[in-house]
Amino acid sequence: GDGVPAAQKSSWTAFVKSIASVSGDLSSLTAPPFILSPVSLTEYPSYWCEHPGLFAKIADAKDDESRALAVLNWFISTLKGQYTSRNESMGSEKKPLNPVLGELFYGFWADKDGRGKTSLLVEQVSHHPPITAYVIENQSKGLRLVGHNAQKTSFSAGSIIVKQIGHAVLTYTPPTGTPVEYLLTFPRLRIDGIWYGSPYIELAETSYVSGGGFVSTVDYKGKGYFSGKSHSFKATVAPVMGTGVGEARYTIEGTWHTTSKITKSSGKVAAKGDEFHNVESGAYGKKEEVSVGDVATMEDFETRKLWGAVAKGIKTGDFDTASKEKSTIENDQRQRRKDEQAAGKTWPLKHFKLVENHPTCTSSLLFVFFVVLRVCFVFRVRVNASGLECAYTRLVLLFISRPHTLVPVPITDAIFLFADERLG
Ligand code: 0T9
Repeated sequence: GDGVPAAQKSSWTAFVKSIASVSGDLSSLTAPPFILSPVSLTEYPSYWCEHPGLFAKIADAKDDESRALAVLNWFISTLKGQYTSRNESMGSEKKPLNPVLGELFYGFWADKDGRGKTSLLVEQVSHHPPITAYVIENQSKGLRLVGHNAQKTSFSAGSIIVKQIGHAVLTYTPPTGTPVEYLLTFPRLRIDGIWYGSPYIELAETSYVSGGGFVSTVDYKGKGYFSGKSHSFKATVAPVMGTGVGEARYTIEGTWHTTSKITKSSGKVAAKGDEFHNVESGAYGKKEEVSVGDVATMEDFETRKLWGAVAKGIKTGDFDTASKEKSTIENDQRQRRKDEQAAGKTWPLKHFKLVENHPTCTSSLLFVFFVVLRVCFVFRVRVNASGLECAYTRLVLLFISRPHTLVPVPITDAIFLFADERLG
C-alpha cells in the first residue's frame, strides 16, 4: 500500500494478518517500525483538556440547560484531538506505546484569563488488558473529571473495530449547593485504511452525556450518511425530567473535526442557525498541549522518563535502539511480576483503587428503579422528584457504558497534592 515503506511491506502484511486473527487486545502485537508512535497511551487523557477555557466555561453556565450545552460543547471540541491528532502530527493513526502497570503521567494547564489552573493525573491500572485511569481537575472552578478507558478490538471487512470500555464522570461542585454529575460514555471506533498502511479513525454508533437534568445523545456517522461527509455527527439535548421529558430541545449537526450548528431549537439558550462549535476559530482555534515537568526530575515510572530512550529511537529512525530499550522495559516488567507472584504480592497502585462491583451498578432495586425511569423517559411521562435524576444518571451506566467488574476510583479526594508538589 501507499503508506508502507518498501522495506516494511511484508512485515506490514504479516502484521495485518495477525490483527485479523487476534481478537480483543492488539496492544501486545509487534508492529513494523513505520506505524509506531513515540507516545504512550497514558498521555491520551490529556486530549480531554486541550481547550482548558471551554472546560472551565462549564462552571460559568447560569442554569442547568446552558450547562448541559456547555458540557456537550466541551465534549465535542475534544474529539478532533482525541481521534485525528496523530494523523495531523504523524501522517496517519499510529500504534501507541503500550503502558506498563503503574505507569504515571502528570501535567497541567496554567491559569490564564481567569479560567483557573487545570491539573491532570494518569495511572495505568492494568497492563493486560490495558486500562488507563485519570483525573482532571480545575479546583478553582469546582470541576473534576474522573475516568478510565479500555478497548476491545475486532477485525471486520478490512477495518479494526474498537469498542471502548469504560466511562468518565464529570462532577461540577458549585460554590454553594449540591454537586452535579455528568456521565460520559465513549463512541465506537472504526480504523480504516489498514491495507494501505495509512490508518485513520472514523467514529460510529452513539455516545451519551447524561446529567444535570439533561441527556445528550451523540450519533456518529461517516461518509455517505447525514451530510455525506466523514466525521459527521448529530446530537440532541433532551430533558430527563419535567416538561418535555425525552423530547429533543436542541439538535446539533455538523462534523466534529470542523464546525457544527444548531439545526433545531425549542429552548432559550441557543436558536436554530446558531454556530455550536468551531474548532477553527476563536477560543477553539488553538489547542493547548498539556505542560509536563522536567524529565530530569521525574520518577522512573513516569511516562516520558520510562519511555524516553524508546521514543527517541522511534523519532530518529533508530529502531534497533528503540526495540532494544523496549525489551529492557518489558523484561523488567516480567521480572517484577515473577517476583510479586513469588512473594504473594501485587503491584500497589499509587492513586487508584480497583473497586469490585461498583456500587452504582449492583443493586437490583436500583435497577428496577432505573427501568421505571427509563420507561418514563421514553414515553415522556413527567416525573418531578429531586434526586431521581441523579440516580438516573448513575444508572445509565448499567445500560450504556457496560461497566466491568473492576472500576478504578481515586484513593483520595486530595489526589493532586502529590502531583502538584511534583510539578511545582
Ligand atoms: C482513549 C483514543 C483511544 C484511547 C485509543 C485503538 C487505539 C488505542 C486506544 C481509544 C482516547 O480517549 C481516544 C484514540 C485512539 C485509540 C487508538 C487508535 C489505535 O490504533 C489504537 C490501537 C490499539 C492500535 O494501535 C491498533 C494498531 C495500529 C496498527 C493501527 C494504527
